[in-house]
Amino acid sequence: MKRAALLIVNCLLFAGAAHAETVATPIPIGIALAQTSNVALLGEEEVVGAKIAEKYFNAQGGVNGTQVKLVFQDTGGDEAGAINAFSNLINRDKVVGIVGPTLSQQAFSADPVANRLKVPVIGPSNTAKGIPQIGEYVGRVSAPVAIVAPYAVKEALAENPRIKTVAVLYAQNDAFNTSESKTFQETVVQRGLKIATVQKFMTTDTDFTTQVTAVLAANVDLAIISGLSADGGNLVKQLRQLGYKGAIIGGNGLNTANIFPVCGKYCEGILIAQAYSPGGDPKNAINNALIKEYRATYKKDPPQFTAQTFAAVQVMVEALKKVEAVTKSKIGKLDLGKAREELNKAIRTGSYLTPLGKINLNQGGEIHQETFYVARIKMDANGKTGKYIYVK
Ligand code: 1QQ
Repeated sequence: MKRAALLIVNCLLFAGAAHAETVATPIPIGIALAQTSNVALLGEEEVVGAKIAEKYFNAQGGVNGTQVKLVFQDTGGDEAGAINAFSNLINRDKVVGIVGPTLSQQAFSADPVANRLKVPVIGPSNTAKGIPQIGEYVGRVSAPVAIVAPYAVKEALAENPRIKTVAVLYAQNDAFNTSESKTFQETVVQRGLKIATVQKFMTTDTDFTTQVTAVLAANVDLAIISGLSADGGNLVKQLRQLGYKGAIIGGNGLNTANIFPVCGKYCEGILIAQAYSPGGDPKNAINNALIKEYRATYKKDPPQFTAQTFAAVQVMVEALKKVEAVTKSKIGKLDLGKAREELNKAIRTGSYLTPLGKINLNQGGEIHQETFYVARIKMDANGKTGKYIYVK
């Protein structure tokens, strides 16, 4: 008797689970970014891009008249935080897709969770090798380091053809930095330069005396740093304070004005490759809209991470419109699982005219982007504030 009752309960539960759960309206899109920890130095600029996109696309009518609602979930700076954020967004908030996380290091842990549950993910700033290969539900709008990073080396050599020897430094406990440094090392070797020393550190390090001593002993013309904002900024500062005079290339982890308070006047001159330029195409209307909105609050031009996250939300919104066209149904009428599946397909169809220029995601989820840039940090006389000057 007991067993029979249990069986009935089980059947009911099963029927409940199988019952169609439709997409909520306004349409929930998950935003899983680093809003706390050191990684927030990078994630902060992404949150701004997402919020501007939400306002912009909803003012344009959202998804064919249905508004979208971004659901923010802080990932913190580590893998566990990202997994937790993804799980909450998927299971509790029933989002149709997720924009995030901030770091590749987090993506390698959290994206498999979404992939298993068939929830589309768009990485706004995951640039390590292998991100789209995590699974069929994983894509990115952040061009990979293998494509972006070499532009900085090219620019440094164009400016200073006498550069011959290089020191390479990278955070070995971070997937993106390890991947980016590999690209830098391959690039300098291809360019006929000599790598005089390779120095490793941790993203949690604050003292870089050992690494700086080795760089000074190697007497190099160029130092290339792959770190995140806090460690990378401190490393730059200590290099200069201890007397390093050569050129410095910073990787994507130093690509934020939030490093200015860290390295201060010593940030001067760092070259960083860019997947975005505010002035890239003056006729790009959506970029101009982003710039206008960003300037109204921040009195300066939007940085790369803001533009990339705006683009990630844009791809979600435009793909949702395509889902309605393909299914001949309003999103709010669709089964959540079906909506996620169709959204994942739609993300990979056609192209998007974003602030990054025209982009598309191939079937594997990898971005194709046309133009890249290089900027140099120019600090103000006060040694505290500064800006990115585009040199290419
Ligand atoms: C990655 C990155 C970081 C610098 C993003 C903030 O490119 O982790 O892939």
